[in-house]
Amino acid sequence: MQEKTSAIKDALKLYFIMGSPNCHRDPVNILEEAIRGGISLFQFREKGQGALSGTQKKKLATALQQVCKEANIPFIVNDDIDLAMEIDADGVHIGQEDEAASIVRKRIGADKWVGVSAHTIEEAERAIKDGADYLGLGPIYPTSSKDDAESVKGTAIIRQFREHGFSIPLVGIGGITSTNAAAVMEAGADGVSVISAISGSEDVEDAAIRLNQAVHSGCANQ
Ligand code: TZP
Ligand code: MG
Repeated sequence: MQEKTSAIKDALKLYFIMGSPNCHRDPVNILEEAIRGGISLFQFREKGQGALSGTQKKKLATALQQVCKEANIPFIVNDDIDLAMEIDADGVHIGQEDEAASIVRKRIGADKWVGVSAHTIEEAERAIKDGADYLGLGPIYPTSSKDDAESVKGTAIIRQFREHGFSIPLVGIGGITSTNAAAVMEAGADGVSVISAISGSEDVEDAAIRLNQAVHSGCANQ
């Protein structure tokens, strides 16, 4: 396996996603605690009611990126390619409604990570052809963190993609908790992405520890 692919597979294990609308307190502290609990990748997703924009968004992005740098955790930006390039993020994550992955790849260069959300085999084939490094599949379970989420896919979507022959790194998203994360791994995912199971937890560090344990127990049954 290519070095980049292998690094991405490792990083996807416990992929924490958030922005200020997901946090009831300082996002910097929440990220620090999540890192102590063992997250392996972070995505800055500044979306939804009350989301910051402009200088304030960039300021928060830079602060979170610094926390990631100190802990050696790759830092991905959701949607905002300009911001990702401005601050030299490690990569971007885009959805089907965003710019095509081929354009994003050309803009940010070969070394950066490009993740794409996919819901069908066709979308996945297109994303892979366009140069995606990993795919986000979901929502696996019902979620209240995304207003315009597609229909719930269950872990079946991961099995279906693996049975189709996709070897690209896959991460499940949507309603994943420490109770169901193992099932997502057992279906063939390389990792789980979560927003609320970490950012909305009373004890952020402990939530990440429990998720990590669930992911590793699921890995053992792959
Ligand atoms: N894309 C599909 S579901 C989702 C996104 C961004 C939200 C996931 O959030 P949570 O709180 O982990 O269900
Ligand atoms: Mg998007």
